[in-house]
Amino acid sequence: MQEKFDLILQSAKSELESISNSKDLFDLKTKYLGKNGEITALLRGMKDLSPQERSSFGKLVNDLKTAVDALFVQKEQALKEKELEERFSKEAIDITLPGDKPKIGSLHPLNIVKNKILNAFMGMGFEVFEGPEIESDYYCFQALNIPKDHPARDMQDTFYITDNLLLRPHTSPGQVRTMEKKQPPIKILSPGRVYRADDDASHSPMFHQIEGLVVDKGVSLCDLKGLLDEFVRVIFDEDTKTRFRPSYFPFTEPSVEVDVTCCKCHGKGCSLCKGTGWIEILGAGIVNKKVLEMSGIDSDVYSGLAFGLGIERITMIKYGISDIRTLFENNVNFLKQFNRR
Ligand code: FA5
Repeated sequence: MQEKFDLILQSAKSELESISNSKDLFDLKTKYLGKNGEITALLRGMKDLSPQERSSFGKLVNDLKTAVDALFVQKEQALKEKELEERFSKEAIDITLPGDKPKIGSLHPLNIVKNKILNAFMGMGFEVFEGPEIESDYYCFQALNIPKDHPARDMQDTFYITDNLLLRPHTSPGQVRTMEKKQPPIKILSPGRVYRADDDASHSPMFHQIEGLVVDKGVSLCDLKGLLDEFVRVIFDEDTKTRFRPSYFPFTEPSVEVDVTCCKCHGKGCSLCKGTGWIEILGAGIVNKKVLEMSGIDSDVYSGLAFGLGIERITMIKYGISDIRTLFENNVNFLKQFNRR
């Protein structure tokens, strides 16, 4: 009997040696110790033995069962450790690898250009004053010498909220609001969003302007020219030239449109400047005496210059952008071209 049990123990041992995963181990355990297993059958057969045989047989079977059980526990433990080690090495993280760089946002090209423009003028002693986007008819038009029903209102057709309140069509109300609060010398910039009933490749219904105003004794067109020459050299390049063309704004007299030499062809003529060699960047002029008087400034003592530029226009010229709408689509691939960190 002992020999038979030794054989069972030996065969369990050798079968266990070839087991390499938990599933095979479970199947083997069932073969020996399961409900219909070899050792369970031996235990079950004890009922047919005589009481004398049963006690010696029972001891041998129980010893066998305990020994086989111990073998399985040992193997189970070894397999678990092996499987854990395999999992660890498969899922191992190499902490020496460089991490993924988080994507960092950058300034929008319009903000890059706006900051450059503000810095250029602040270097010449200008201060910044911001006015409201929702403005009254008085500040948008009447105080700028554009009375009700004046045809010049058509140039700046905009969005009305009430008969008297509107989304400002330009930053020029900033001139009036400053002059009402402050006596000369005045040297301010007024940046902000403006709105017009426009929509094409070079005109947007919402865009950004920067207004400039200088009021002091003896301010003239020469000062305007000197100021703008310096500004374009900082924003574009050293060789950029300006040109004044006569124009009309009710709030300036005389009025001019200011062109710069095309930064792509440097004045030779190309598709960007439509073959002329020049590109318009802003409107400007000497502040109309009526506007000074309406804002409480003595026009016999003081004179002023003013200009209003479109930030989108300057951005498009500077970076060779042909459609203004690309500036508002928030396409990350387009925007990240301007990130020169
Ligand atoms: C004015 O808005 C005047 N207030 C400027 C001014 C200020 C003149 C002070 C005299 C003294 P104008 O309508 O030309 O002017 O607009 C000025 C600039 O805004 C234009 O040169 C252009 O660059 C830009 N601009 C005008 N309309 C649009 C638009 N719909 N989309 C984008 N840019 C525009």
